Amino acid sequence: MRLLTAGESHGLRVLAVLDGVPAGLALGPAEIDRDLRRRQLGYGRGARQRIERDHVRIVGGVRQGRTTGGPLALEIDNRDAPNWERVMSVEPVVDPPPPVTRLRPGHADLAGALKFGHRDVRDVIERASARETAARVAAGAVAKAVLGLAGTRVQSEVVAIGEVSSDPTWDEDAVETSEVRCGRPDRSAAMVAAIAAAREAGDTLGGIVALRASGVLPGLGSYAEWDRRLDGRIAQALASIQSAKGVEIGDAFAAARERGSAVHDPIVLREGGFARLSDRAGGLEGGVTNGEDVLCRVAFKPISTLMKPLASADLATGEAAPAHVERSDVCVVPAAGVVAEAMLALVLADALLEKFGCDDVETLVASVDRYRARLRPLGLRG
Ligand code: EPS
Repeated sequence: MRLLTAGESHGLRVLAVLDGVPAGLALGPAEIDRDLRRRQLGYGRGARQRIERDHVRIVGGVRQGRTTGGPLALEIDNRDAPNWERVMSVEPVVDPPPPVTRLRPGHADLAGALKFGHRDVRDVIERASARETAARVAAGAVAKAVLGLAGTRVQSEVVAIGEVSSDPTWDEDAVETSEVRCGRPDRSAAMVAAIAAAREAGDTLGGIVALRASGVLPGLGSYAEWDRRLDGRIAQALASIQSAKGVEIGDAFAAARERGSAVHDPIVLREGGFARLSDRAGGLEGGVTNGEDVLCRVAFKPISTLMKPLASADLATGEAAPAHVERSDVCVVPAAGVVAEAMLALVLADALLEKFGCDDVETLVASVDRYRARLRPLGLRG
């Protein structure tokens, strides 16, 4: 599957084109909207989320509730757009709004202006914005539906915000009812308090999201070429999320400090088949899924737009100036978890389709069944 997104944060809409979705997949806006709604929640979001009511319009690739095999075209309107009509006008306007020139450290502002020669940082801000993640989440919901055909489910849970840490519970009800998508109520309350304190101080907070894909077939990805290794593909997809700065597969960073005897997941024979006593590898060995849950974590930096701006410079004058201040979020980690689910789902669905080489649902399901039948004598998950 190939995903392209387009659109600006305050333009008319954001859109996704997802090519390679198998034909015959039952799909409608409701299941996509469910994830779009989840992405909009979370304590620490800014005023923008009170304006937006994300809803997908499927404008290609689905007919009579089933995918056709054509590229899927998904649109999500920016309800804020009418407030930005002059700023975002496609046609030049007379007396245009003043350019944004005070650079925000941590954003793409300076790097983007240098790269493209922009004199108005607005040209960078609009596309670098995490508003684009609405399009990713819409496409990710489709990927989740593909994975569902093979019995694979993707979940996320917030396990750190600032200095407040938690362990994942994987309790979906608890996670979805927490304002910060953390399953432990006491930790969740401490995270909310930390975000409130950061807001009070004109500051922002980052955090860590844990991801779990369960019911993953063994044998997705490949050890045979660097660019087919699934851990690498997962890391790329997750690191591409706005504000993401680190990706961990399994217990990578703790394991780096331990001995091999303590780190690897012993293979045991249980009921005539292979089983594992632990999953510290995060379900990936040699860049290939081993049938255990795929586990990873993504570290998100604190949002770069600060209400008490950092020292910076002005792109137009070349002189010192405080960074530009613009309406923003205090913490996006809960929402980023939903985006991370989408990215993991896209990579896993892609690997699934690659393994079975199918472009229609019926053949895919039959191929997966055949593969399961081959694995069954080995006692592997079927
Ligand atoms: C964003 C800044 C904020 C966020 C936006 C991402 O938007 P605004 O500048 O309009 O206040 O709310 O995220 C979304 C709109 C969204 O739907 O996630 C940024 O600069 O990345």
